[in-house]
Amino acid sequence: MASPNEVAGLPVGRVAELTGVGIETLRSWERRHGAVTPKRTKGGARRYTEQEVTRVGLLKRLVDQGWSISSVAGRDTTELQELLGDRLLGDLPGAVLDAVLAFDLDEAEALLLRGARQFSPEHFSDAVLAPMLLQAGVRWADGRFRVAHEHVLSSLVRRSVQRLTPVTAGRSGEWLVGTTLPGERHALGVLMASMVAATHGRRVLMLEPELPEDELLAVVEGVRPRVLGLSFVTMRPAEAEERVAALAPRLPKGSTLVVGGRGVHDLAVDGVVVARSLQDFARWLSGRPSR
Ligand code: B12
Repeated sequence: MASPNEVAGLPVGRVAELTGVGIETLRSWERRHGAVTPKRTKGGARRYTEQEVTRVGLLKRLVDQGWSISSVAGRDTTELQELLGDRLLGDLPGAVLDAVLAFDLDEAEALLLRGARQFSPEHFSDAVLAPMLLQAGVRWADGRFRVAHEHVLSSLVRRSVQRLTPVTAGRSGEWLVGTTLPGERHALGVLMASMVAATHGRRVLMLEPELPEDELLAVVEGVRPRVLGLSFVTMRPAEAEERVAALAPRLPKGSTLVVGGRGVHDLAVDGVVVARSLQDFARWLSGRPSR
């Protein structure tokens, strides 16, 4: 809780960790484009509100889709949602989090179901589940959420994703194997990717997170999946790139490594596909190039 002389909100470093938009980029988006203008403390340090962090998340999704920051920075949050095709969404992620805070699971489930009915599975993940996890990170950082809430939320996300994963599809055909490497526990992104793959007719094998590379390769050699999906959220980008570059050449012919999560948005390794969103991944699965 901020004292009367302080300004409430998150410092810029925290916002960078949560959103995956670097500190320098956040400053330049503000200075050059007035994209998000957080309040300042007496000492001049930036303090971002939850709404401002949400806005940074929307701007990042647009920039990942190929919009220039100058063309979107001046628009209000509703317009940004419209550009992303998130119309009718309002603050659904925030409403689910309020329900989780009150441990009102029926309400949280009902809201998630409403969102799931409005969008394709990949769009639901990009527009509802991922922003909701981002907002949860803000509430955790400012003390409104405790570990208990984060675990309840992760469980709700898993259930939503499982509910949307078709049970009849993917009984034959190509496999997707999904997991994370040791040191990276955040596996919800690749779980969402497995749901998207299943809706595109792939068979999915989700392994427990943090699987050592040699064990992972044993699975890949045996199953021969078309796609090996890995998530990188907290691993430093340089380390992620090094480990991906070491792993990729060891995959059997016919298996493609697809990586996602904010830790690898700028990764460039020959033969490795970077999915910047689940809509991006869905386009790749159906053979359409990214925008
Ligand atoms: C849920 C969560 C957890 C859960 C994870 C549950 C699980 N099974 O995954 C639990 C409780 C276990 C957890 C643990 C920890 N967490 Co945590 N967690 C989060 C939270 C709320 C969401 C993370 C998440 O799932 N993101 C995944 C998706 C939704 O986001 P995305 O990366 O943008 O990915 C998108 C696309 O790129 C794509 N995608 C992602 N992966 C893939 C893969 C493929 C193949 C494809 C195609 C696409 C794709 O899908 C997404 C949707 O569009 C974040 C808050 C936040 N803002 O992210 C903190 C957060 C990531 N956690 C954090 C921390 C610090 C931790 C812990 C270290 C805490 C602790 N002290 O123990 C531990 C351990 C982490 C470790 N060793 O790796 C910090 C990280 C700070 C940093 N340094 O960067 C965050 C940012 C919260 C904060 N404090 O600010 N966490």
